[in-house]
Amino acid sequence: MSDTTANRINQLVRQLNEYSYAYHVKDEPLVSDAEYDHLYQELIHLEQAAPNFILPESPSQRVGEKPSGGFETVAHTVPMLSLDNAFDNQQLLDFEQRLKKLIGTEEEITYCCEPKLDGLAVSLRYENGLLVQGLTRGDGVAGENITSNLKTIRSVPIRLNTETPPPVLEVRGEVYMTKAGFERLNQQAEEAGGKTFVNPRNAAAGSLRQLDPALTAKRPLVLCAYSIGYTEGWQQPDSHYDSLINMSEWGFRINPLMTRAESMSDCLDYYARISQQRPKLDYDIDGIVYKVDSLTLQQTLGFIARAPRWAIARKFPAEEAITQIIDVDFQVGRTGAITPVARLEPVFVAGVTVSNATLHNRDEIDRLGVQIGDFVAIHRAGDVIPKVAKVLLDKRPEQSREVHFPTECPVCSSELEQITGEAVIRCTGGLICSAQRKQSLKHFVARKAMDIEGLGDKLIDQLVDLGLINNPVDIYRLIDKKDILLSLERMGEKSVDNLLTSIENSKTTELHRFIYALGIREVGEATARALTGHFASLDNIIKATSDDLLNVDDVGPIVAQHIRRFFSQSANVDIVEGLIEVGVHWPDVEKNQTVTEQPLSGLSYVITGTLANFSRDELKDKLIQLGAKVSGSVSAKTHCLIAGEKAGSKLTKAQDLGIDIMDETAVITLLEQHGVS
Ligand code: JCF
Repeated sequence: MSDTTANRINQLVRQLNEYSYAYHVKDEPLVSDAEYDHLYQELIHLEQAAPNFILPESPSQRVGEKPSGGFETVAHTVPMLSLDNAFDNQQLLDFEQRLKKLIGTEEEITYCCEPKLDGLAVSLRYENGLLVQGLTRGDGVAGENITSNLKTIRSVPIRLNTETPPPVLEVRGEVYMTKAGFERLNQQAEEAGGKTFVNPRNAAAGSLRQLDPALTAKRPLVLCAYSIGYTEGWQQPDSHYDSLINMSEWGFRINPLMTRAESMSDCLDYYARISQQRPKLDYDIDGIVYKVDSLTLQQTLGFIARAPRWAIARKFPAEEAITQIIDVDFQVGRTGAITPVARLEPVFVAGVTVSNATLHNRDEIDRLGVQIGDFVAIHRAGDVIPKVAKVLLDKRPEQSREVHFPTECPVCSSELEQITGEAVIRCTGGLICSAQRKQSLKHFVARKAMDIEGLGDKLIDQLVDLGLINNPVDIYRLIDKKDILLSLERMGEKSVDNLLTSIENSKTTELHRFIYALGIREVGEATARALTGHFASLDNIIKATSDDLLNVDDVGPIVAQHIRRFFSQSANVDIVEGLIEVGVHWPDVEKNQTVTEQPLSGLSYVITGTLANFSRDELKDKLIQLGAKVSGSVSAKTHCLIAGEKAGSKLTKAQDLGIDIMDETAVITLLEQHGVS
């Protein structure tokens, strides 16, 4: 039996490794998971019966090792280098000038370019084709022996795929976690009540240093090879690019975006291209690595300190910037929440000029220990609201002032309350508080709600201050007050007519908009849509018990309570009935219909200046496609100004108004995040 068992084990190991390589390195699965598992089970069975025949490269050996008590430190054969950084194009051009001078040439240099993965560098040692050791980078001179953990990563070859492996080969690469794998891991951790990781890099680092390889095996890690660190008894190709292609043939994953560039100008193009793809990639990158392709030239150039002269990393612009807090204002929201907002010395962060950043609430002010006048780090990732990440205490100016959180509502002087366990502090004035009334009305007319154009924030402030409107129903009674409207500053016949027309038009709406417009606590757009899809009619929503409400995806006990409380107050029911009485209506909704939303709806953009990649109309269409509103002039209602080259007065106005400003690269990123290009 042994002979046939040995043969079958051999065959299975070869086949399974081929399938695993196709799946984990090539991203081109050859068989279904079920088929793989079936063969794997057969192999395990045979190996249990004949342990002498277990091959070192058997997939079963990836997870076989016992937990260790700690990691031993091992010196690298050749130190693992770091990379010099370039933060702009000029620094790249300087790098190229230095190279040309050192080499003594005027001719174009060929480079190899690849995205710089945001993970952890490791070194893998193969002897006669078999993986014998895997080390972390450590301090570059010596690292920790994490061989058992590295073996659990499916894209780490256990045996090189060649008949004639080099006697010794040390491969350097980056271990990282995909964004999708990271999300999944954190979700599982959250469900299990465990600790979550802040980003994929930390998750990868934590996973690699698990003392129990069985735990590492459960983490979605990937290895991507980026260079040969050392070899014996084998002549590697003279081109870095060719070396990597060679490694890919031996079974390593190399970055599919890696390419050769014939000149520095091609390198700059490559940077622009990858920057655009960056948000779509399923892994974090923090820059681009450029290497002189010729190994002969690399040897000529050598090293300085701990970095090679022949390579450089062009870093992406930071998502963090330092600026100063000019003042802190307190805004009263629709539900009375008092929000501190830091007014900033305008600063450019990841493609956008930012003038305001939220400080969230009092706890956050305490946590940060922030004072007016402080220098702070502002963080802005993707298209999220900028926030104050950190105070630079050693830069605190002498005249800095403490932030005094108000002790009463800054608008109506009502008492403030804080519910135990909640961070938010609220004005208790309810609709007595004109700030809350105004905010509720602004919410009601917003684009994602009843979408009443022409009823801007300033006009609402004015109408409330004059006592012309107090609640949403009053808006529909403005038609009888045309004379008063006409007497208001800057309200001509035309604008009054336009306003009354858009008020009239808003009567034809959709149920989810109506629900959202009511401004029930915690009922945002998504919840309004979920409620609409689930209950299909306003009556059903009003009648729904807490238990009924809890059956809706998206609705938890707190939200259910807010909804119940809202409809149990007669003032609210009167408003709902009043609105229907004046003619607000919507088409029937079918039960369980999904009511989808658009990513930029409710946001208003203005485009100015010359754009390199599209005409203004083209860009306008793309933004509208995502639900945005695009208008011709900058006002306080503008959410963001897109400024191309030679932007003029609109840019100045937006800066004066403290509106966010985006350059073309940031817009392209935004479009691509939402699948438009
Ligand atoms: O992707 C990376 N993080 C990365 C790091 C890629 C490379 O080609 C590297 C590196 C660190 C050092 N090359 C060197 C020499």
